[in-house]
Amino acid sequence: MKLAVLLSVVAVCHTATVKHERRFPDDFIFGCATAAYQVEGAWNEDGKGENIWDYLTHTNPTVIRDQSNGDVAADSYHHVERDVEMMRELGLDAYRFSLSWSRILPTGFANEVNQAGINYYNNLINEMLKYNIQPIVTMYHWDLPQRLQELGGFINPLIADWYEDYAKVVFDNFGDRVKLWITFNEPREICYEGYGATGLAPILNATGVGTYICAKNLAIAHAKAYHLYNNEYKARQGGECGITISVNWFGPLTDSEEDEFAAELRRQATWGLYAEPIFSAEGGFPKELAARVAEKSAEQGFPWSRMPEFTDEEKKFVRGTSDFFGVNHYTAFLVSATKHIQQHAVPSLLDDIGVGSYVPPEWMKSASSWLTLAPNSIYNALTHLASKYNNPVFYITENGWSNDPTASLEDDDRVTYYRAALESVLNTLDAGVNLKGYMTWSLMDNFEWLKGYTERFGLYEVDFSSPERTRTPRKSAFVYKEILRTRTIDNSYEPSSLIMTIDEGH
Ligand code: GBH
Repeated sequence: MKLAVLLSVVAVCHTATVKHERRFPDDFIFGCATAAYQVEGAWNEDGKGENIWDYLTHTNPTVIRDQSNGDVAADSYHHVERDVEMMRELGLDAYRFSLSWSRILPTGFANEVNQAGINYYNNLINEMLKYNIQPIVTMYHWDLPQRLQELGGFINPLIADWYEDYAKVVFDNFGDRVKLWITFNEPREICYEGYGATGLAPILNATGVGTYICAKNLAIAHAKAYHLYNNEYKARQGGECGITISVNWFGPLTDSEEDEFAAELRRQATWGLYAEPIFSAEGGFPKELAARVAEKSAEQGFPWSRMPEFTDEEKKFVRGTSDFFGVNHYTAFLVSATKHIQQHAVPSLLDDIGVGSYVPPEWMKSASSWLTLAPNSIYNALTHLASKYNNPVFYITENGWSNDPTASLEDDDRVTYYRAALESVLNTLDAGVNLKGYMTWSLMDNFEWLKGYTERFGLYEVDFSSPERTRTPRKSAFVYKEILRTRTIDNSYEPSSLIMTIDEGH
């Protein structure tokens, strides 16, 4: 295998003591990311319909840590120029944002298109293009129209048709200028945290059942949008259509066979469930996981496996439906077959796999309980995916670090994280992985879902107490800018002040 050869070459180079300056290729795309509900605000302005996050935060505010919501958020709906100005300050090649389905189709259905919503995204895209900043558009980042949730959301197989109708409106309106489409952001978070647990809206908590049904329906919905684009738009519009999956690294705690299998099961349950139907040659759900869930279901008295199957026709329809593999990567966990095992609800996905997970105390901690700085985890995740799925084109569509709202603008922990992450990106490129771009999460502070405004991910701080939602660059913004400008990582670089300007040509 070509990749295996390249990997061993890299291993040899790493043992050499010669230090050479490593550069990011000139055509490597650097950007930042956000998502509609987390930044836009204007939750009920100009005809926008209600979505599941409006509904959850308004009817059940105590599930949000600070009882806040995204009604105003960073108010990006009213700050197109300032948002694009920040991209210019940083010198970004690209900006990844998401479309709010219910801002475009207030009821969720395509019978009524909200022109004001279309105008907002047109303004944003056109303002970016003026400065050569490429739009990377996520069509769905968790804000399902509430009416569709009432009809079952991703548990109803009709979601695939509703989503295809929405996709058509989106391609028709923006496809002349948008050349990189991401159908869904993080199916695991939609299906597991939203339907199989209580981590995200609609907090359905249908443990052991909701996740698997959602995973299948979402795969079909994704494939319908992909085929629509491929058959009816691609020749004319010339863009690419893919999906973004959250792929944190899960390695074995020890090199025992049991721990290796435990890690593999954990990978299958965490991202294989969403990647395998699309990126594997055979299609369908991951085999060892499917066998385990079928076995557990039988033991538990279910007349069928809680994990649905794809028919041969469905497998064929879904596999190969992504022009690239979008990866959101933050951290890593070590997995054990025997240690650190916790009790979980029966049935549930975590009970199905029954493995333990561990985070070494020496990995630097963020403000988010799930997020530490794990060594070289981008390299571990991407080289694994590349050899598993025949080295597709990859984009890292999110990577980032959280700190406390009261932390200083001198966010040295975030600087440390980004430098380490980008070193790992360089290792990944050296290994021959077909990685084309990297986006930080996030351009600016925003509504961090159930954590409200208590965890901050922005290169720019947002003052949520000011009516203008003033944006101020943190130290990490200057460091990122310098990396983009020089295409290298200089660990000794210190910004001379925290005063931001726009460089010539941006
Ligand atoms: C991404 O999810 C999302 O795409 C983005 O919207 C989000 O803001 C960003 O990362 C940072 O979280 O509340 O402790 O139960 C990454 C996966 C999903 C991990 C939500 C944390 C909640 C854990 N994240 N999950 S917790």
